[in-house]
Amino acid sequence: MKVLLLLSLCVTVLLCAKKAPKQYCDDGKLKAGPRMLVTPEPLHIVQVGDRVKLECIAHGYPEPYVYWTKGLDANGKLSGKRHELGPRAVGKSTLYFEEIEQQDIDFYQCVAEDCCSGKKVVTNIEIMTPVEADCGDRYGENYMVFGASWNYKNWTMAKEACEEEGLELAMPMNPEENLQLWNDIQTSFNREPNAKKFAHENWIWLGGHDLGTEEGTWKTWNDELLTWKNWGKGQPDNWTGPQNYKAGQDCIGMSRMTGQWDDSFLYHKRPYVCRCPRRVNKKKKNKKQAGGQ
Ligand SMILES: [Ca+2]
Ligand SMILES: [Ca+2]
Repeated sequence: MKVLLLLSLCVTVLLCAKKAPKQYCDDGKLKAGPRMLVTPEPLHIVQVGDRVKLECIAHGYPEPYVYWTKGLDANGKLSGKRHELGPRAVGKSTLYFEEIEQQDIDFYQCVAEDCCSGKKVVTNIEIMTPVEADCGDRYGENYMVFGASWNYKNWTMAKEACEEEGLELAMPMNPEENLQLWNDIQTSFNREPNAKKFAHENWIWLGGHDLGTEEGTWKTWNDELLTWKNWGKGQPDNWTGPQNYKAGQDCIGMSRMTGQWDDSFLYHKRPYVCRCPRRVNKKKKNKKQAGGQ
């Protein structure tokens, strides 16, 4: 990985000894917990190959260590134990990519940590390539094409995001479409730079729901009744969860691993799949263009 962690070591001596009085350092100065002075913007949209430089400067007394972590923890959380990059510097640390690579597209965290007490302040930063439904897969004339978007959105926001692109939140209506959609998800996961950030995420939003209708009457986003379904074992269960969410589970997610469905809480933020425009017959299109000249 071409990550050069430029560590600008501030010429600051750590004056606090562990045996110092609680409120003061050895030099009589009042202790102050770490705080960030300079942090990068929380979201950096880049292209693979771009030069990226992210700087964090923190202050405190004694001067805090500053370092970077990469990725989500094992539970997919931004907080918690994550992969730490390079050595710790004092006061300032710069995360630098001469040419950012696909594997560098990830979640990062800048951490300023007090030397002695372990007090921390953290800033979350996401590096991503532009998110758009990957409609590049082609399955032949008049077949539907699905595109997965590797970005966190709740079900409602996912539906709107597809619509903003002139697409619709995808919902397979038969086994062939379901298999095709699942294949598209797998293909997209293996080649889309943003996708690897979601390796922990097993669920992808589809367009089916039983919102505002009789419980268990499953429809597409535009109220077309689902006559074929592909539920996983024990689903749908309209679970209310440990929080006793009374509305239950009303929106359909697909398992990235199995292609089967679960009814799920609409507020979960997940990747999603749009239904893309049908394939255009290039020969016909070219012929038409030629005829128009
Ligand atoms: Ca329900
Ligand atoms: Ca469920």
